[in-house]
Amino acid sequence: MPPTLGTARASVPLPTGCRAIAHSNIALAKYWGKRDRELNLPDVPSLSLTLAGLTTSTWVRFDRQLVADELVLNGSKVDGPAASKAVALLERVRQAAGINLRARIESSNDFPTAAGLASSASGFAALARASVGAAGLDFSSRELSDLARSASVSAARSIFGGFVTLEAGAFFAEPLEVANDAEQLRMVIAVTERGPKAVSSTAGMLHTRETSPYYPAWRDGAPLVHRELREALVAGDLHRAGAAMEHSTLAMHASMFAARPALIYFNAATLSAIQAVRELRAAGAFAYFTIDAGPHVKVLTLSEDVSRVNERLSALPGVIRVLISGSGGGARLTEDA
Ligand code: 2P0
Repeated sequence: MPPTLGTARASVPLPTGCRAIAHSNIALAKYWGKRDRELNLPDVPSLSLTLAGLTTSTWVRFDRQLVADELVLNGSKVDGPAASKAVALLERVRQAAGINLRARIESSNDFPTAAGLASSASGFAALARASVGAAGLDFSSRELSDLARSASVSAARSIFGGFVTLEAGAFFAEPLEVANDAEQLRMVIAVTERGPKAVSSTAGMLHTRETSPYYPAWRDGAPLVHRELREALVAGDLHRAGAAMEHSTLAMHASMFAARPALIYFNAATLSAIQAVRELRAAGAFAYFTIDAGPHVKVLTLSEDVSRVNERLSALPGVIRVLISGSGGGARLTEDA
């Protein structure tokens, strides 16, 4: 059942504006495919790590002077699908608060936007937190996660910090307690392309579900991989977790490769980085790769192996830069309004 929004009504005058930050998250067990397009519910369970190093900061103000909602992203006005999703999210907040004011949103990322680094996850999580605050509402984490998920499924996970799980068909995500050893995990991200991706995640997963004969195999196998990963993280069996993550990644991309026409997010540097990770592992480093709806390669490693992984990835032709991050906290309001 979805949580009921609107139980907490605005009883005080609206604040002048609210700012929230949220971090991106990288799925170790991937979400790819919608069970219900209208409600935006995931077809498979996913499990992610929220990353301190990739942050969206979003400011929202409801304003009597405005005739329409306005979205400014990284300094530029935005229309199209991202703006429509933001307006739909604001609509839910307005209904819950019993207000009819339009809002101005100003959002910025400290990492590449719409390029396969999960900017919609941090973006809609920050928007959910800031807009609920700006409307004078007090939502639980579950209600915030549900609100963020209605705009972008992966955003449900960025409401929480650390490891986070989202079940198939679920309305909200939940934090996952893992073994102490898992707290030492880091992500080293090889950025292999500039600029936004050609096919959005939403369009890509709808296309895969509609045309790929491998989609049913992906969907049916995903719960087993999710369970294996979850058990491995809870038990502190990090090699098993890494292996499950690579399998989830490759099974998801295999479903895309078999779509008609094929959906290929990889570039040449993606393959070079996969090869480098396999070689690092053979040489004794803890390193496992994952790849989302973009060509970048994210490497799960341990704090003691970070510099070795960083050096190897940085030296690869086609790697533009390397980002390093540990686990981050959940979406939160900041003082700076
Ligand atoms: C994930 N991705 O689990 C997967 C892995 C990309 C590949 O969640 O349509 O932006 O807004 O619900 O959440 C990206 O998809 O898609 C994504 P919508 P979303 O992180």
